[in-house]
Amino acid sequence: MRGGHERMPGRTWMKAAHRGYAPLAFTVRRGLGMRRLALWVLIAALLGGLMGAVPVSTALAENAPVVALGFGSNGWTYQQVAYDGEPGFQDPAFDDSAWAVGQAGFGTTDGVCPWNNADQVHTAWSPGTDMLLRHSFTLPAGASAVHISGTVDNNADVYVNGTLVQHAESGFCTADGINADVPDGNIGQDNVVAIRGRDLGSATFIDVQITYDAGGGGTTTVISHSYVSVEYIESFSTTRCVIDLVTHGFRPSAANKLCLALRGSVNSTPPSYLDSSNLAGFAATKEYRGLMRVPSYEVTCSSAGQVLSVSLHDDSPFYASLGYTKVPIAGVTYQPGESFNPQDPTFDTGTPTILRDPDGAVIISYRWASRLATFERRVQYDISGYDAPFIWLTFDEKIGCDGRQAARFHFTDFPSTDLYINGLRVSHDKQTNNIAKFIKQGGTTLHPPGYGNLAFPCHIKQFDNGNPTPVYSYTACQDNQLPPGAGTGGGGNL
Ligand SMILES: [Ca+2]
Repeated sequence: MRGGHERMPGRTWMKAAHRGYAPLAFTVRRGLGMRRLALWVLIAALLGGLMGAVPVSTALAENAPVVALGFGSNGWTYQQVAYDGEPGFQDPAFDDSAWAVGQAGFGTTDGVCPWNNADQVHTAWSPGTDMLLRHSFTLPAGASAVHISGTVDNNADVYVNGTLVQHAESGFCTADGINADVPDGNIGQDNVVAIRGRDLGSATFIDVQITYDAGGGGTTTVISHSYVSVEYIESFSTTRCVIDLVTHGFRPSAANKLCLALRGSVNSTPPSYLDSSNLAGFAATKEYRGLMRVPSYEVTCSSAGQVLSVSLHDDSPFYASLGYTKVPIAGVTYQPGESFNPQDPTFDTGTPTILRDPDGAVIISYRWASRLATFERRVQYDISGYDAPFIWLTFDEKIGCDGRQAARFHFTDFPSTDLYINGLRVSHDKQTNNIAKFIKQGGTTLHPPGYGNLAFPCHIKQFDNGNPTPVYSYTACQDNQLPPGAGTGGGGNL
C-alpha cells in the first residue's frame, strides 16, 4: 500500500486510500457477516495504506539561533581613525580593499576589564580612537531574526547594509552592551556589517557575533482548506414513500406509519454558507443527522519536502456531531443519534487522525456513524420488523508539501448530504427515494445500542485544491454496482 503514497501524478495520488474503499462496495444481497468483514477490510486497508506513517507533533519546533559570524572571527577589515574619521564607511559598497584584515576581538590587553587579555584580544586598538570594522556575512534564503550581540568599550554604532541598527554606550567594563535586532527587511543573502567603535580612554575592546533564525530557512507552509458536511432529511412525498415500502414488501399499515413518522421528522434546510462563523448557531438548531467541520491546518515542510509540523490554522477546532432524531410528538424534541463507537472504536472518536505520509504529506482522516435515537429505533422495529442502519461518512484529506490538496468524502445515500469548502456549499446529494432499501439495511435483528449494521456505501466525492467542482464523483448504491476501478486502485486521485 505504501506505493500509493509515493509522489506521483495526480490521478493516483493517495490511491491506496481509494483501494481501501473498494471492499465496502458490496451488494445488497450480501449478508451482515460479509458487510462486517468488508468494513474490517476497509479499515485494515486504510491503516495498511498508512503503514510507515507516524503521528505528527502539533507543536512547532523551536529553532536554535544559527551563528552567521561568531565571536573571535577572522576576516574583519578594519581601520583605526580619529573620532568621526572616514564617514560613509558603513556603506556596503564602500571600498575597504586598502584596509587591514584581522581577527576579533579588537582592544588592549592590559587587564583592565575581564576581556582585556591575549585570549580574547587578537588585534590591537589604541585608546582614544575610533575603530572601524567591516565584515560580510551570508544568510540562507528564509533566514530571519538576525541579531547582533557583543561587548564594546566604550561606544559603538552598528550598521547592517548601511542602516544603523544600534548606537551603544557601554560605559566602563560593561559586558553585552551590543544587542541589536536587525529588521528582516534590512537583510538579504549577502550582507555587510559595519561598526564604528569609539574608545573614550584607558582600555579598549570590541567583539560581536551575528546570529539568525533558520526556522523559516527553506521551509514552506501550506494552509489547507476547511470542510463541512451536513446530513439531514429533506422533504419528500409520503405517498411515494408508502408505495416504495409496500412495493418492497412492507405491510401497508406499517408503511403508512413509518412514512408519516419520517415525514414528521423532516429537517429545515441548512444554510448555504456554513463555516466557523455560524457553525455553533447551526449546531444549536439540532436540525441535522450528522455535522462535521474539518478546520484549516497549517503544514510546515522542510526544503526537502518533509513535514515538520502540523498546527491548527483556524481559531476553531475540529467539530463533529452525530446529530439528532427529530421527534414530532407533543411539539418537537430532539434525541441524540446513536454512536457506532461501541461496535467499532475507530468511529466517532471526536478527534481526527493526523498522520504524516512518507512522501511529504499529511493525511487527516475521520469517520463517524449515527443511527436513530434508541427509543425511536425500537418503535420503528416494532412497526416494521427492521432495525435502523447507521448512516455514516468517512473523510480523508491529503495535504502535500508541494501544495497539492485533496479531500474525499464517502457517505450513504440516506439522508441528504451537503458538503462545503471554506464555508461555501459545493455539493448537494439528495436522499434516495428508495427508503425501503435503506430501512432493510438495518436488518431484522434489533441490536443493542451502539451495535448494528452500517448502511450501504454510496457516494464518493473528491475535491482537489479547494475547487468546488469534484474531480471524482460516483454514486455506487443506486444500482449496487462497484465504483469504477474498485479493487484496482483506479478512481479518483486523492
Ligand atoms: Ca575605554
